[in-house]
Amino acid sequence: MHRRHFIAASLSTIALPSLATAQASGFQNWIAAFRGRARAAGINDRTFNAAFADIQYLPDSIERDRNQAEFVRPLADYMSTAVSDTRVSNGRDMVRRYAGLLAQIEARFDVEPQVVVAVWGMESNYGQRRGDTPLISTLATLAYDGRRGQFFESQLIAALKILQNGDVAPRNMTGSWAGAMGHTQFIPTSYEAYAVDFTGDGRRDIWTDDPSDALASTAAYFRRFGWRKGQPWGVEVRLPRAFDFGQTGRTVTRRPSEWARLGVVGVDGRAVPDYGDATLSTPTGAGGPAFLLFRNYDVIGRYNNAEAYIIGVGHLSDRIRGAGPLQTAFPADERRLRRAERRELQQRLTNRGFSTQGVDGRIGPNSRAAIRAYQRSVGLPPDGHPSMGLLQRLR
Ligand SMILES: [Ca+2]
Repeated sequence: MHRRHFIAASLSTIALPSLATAQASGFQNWIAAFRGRARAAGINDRTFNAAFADIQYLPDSIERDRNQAEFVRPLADYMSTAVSDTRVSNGRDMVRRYAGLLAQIEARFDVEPQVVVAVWGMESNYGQRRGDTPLISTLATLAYDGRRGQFFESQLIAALKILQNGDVAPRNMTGSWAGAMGHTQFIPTSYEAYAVDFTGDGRRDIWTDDPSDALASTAAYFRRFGWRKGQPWGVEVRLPRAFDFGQTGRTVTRRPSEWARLGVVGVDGRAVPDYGDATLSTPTGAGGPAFLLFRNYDVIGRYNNAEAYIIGVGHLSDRIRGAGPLQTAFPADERRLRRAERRELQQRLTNRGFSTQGVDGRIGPNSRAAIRAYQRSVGLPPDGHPSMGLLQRLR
């Protein structure tokens, strides 16, 4: 009796350590092994020891990485936050307040103040949400966790190089839980490749209250990927009645004058000026707004390739410049399909003889072609848009 009790007690206190403790000791072992890999990547012991002196295991970061919600918010809802009246008016204030700095940045990198400020507004609400998570701790935790271990380990190595270079002290190197840093939320590898010291003090400091280096770094990034000053990301257009929606998508490219001959004109009724090759997009399908998209659209996409983000930055920059809201609103109830629903859509289309060339939940050119073919077969506008309404119709 006594002995059984003893065994039970020892099991509870020794053999069943809390999960958190087990993870923390695994984390310590991982750091010890990582030290060798960091050394091989050129990180010296002094940098490594300083960076890891106050290391914390941050299970919250893992939780957030695993529970990232699928982005299914209606575009209308997203835009109402991303390009709110407050954000527009704050953006205009920032353009005035930093006019001198922004003019110098424009002179050096050929990117307009309104565009730089729009990215700043989207990424950190003009510096208000730069992130206060200790960067080395969150990147090390996520690298150790392993779900996207390789990505986060490469970010961690880049972060250590930044420390070794003396751009920032370890205690000041903070960011988002996912490792995006400073006013315009550079990840360490992007920082390594594109950040600039605009103030000339020898440090590329995107963390302090002074946004100079961060804003210049964003402009440098845009320039590197081919930003064309004076040209729009996109222009809202009006479509003619009985328009062939088979013309929408990223594969059909025409000059604005050619689009005008098809009846695709600006919301003022005139042909869109010739800013170069353009594709036609209806992000929420035939019922919502339509845009001619230009090369600068893809440059914004190099920062974050989500359609909603690109339109958000682009439209915010237009609004900061003085433009009004879109003429056609995004439909309020049009949420995006979840991955499982996209797979279901692909499966149902394929079953009906409109093959999507695979069922992977990704709506690429093949899926859009299949959607268009189905839409034509039932007399719907063939906009190729994977909507909830379409899925319901297929059920
Ligand atoms: Ca500097």
